[in-house]
Amino acid sequence: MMDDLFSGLEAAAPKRVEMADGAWLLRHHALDVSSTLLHAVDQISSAAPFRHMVTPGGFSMSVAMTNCGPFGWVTDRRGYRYQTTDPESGKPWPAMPQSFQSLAESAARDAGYPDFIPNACLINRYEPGAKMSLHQDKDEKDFTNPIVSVSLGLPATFQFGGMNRTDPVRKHVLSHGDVVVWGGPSRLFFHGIMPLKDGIHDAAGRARINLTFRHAAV
Ligand code: MD3
Ligand code: FE
Repeated sequence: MMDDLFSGLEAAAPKRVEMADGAWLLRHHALDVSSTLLHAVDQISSAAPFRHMVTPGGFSMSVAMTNCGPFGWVTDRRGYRYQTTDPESGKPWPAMPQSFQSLAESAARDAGYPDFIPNACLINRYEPGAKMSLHQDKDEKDFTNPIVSVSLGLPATFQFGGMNRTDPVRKHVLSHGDVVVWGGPSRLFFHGIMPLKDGIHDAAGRARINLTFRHAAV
């Protein structure tokens, strides 16, 4: 009786879904550490505040960003790159908390990447209306390492295409506590986030926070 009920629930919301070749959605993988992660984001952003960076084309991004770890991703009129210091302060990015590192490594291990060690964590903050247009992540140079993403706060609709910008896209909702490991062929697929719908999340307020763990090479 309990077994029937349990397997029924599992079938309705499977824990691991392969969204594309090499892209594993680990639903709720970060749920039990989500308040620890959000608290750490507050600490990081008090040292390295969220800011709206400017693209090489001169547009201000609707997503606010900061970083932690040895390397941080930045964009300005000169281009996209990883650097060891926060351009706003000239200081090194805040250290990557152990809770971040452990979560990223355990998710990567579960998805078949036991050797992944992140050295960069980009933190994205979406407020209602913020979006991220279709793009590829290719500033890391070595694409044998996966990217691990953690969604916190308000849900968002994620778009996932293929190797070409014009490939058809599929949509998936990413919710509080969801973790995705992007490896294999999916590592270089075009992806984006639709404009965030308004709402209030119990733990994160009127926002979505996304952590992306990367291994940047210099
Ligand atoms: C698929 N962030 O920071 S997370 C990004 O929700 C980024 O803030 C989005 O795209 C966000 O670059 C999407 C999911 C994600 C992250 C990296 C990927 C999907 C990816 C890298 C390769 C393929
Ligand atoms: Fe991306």
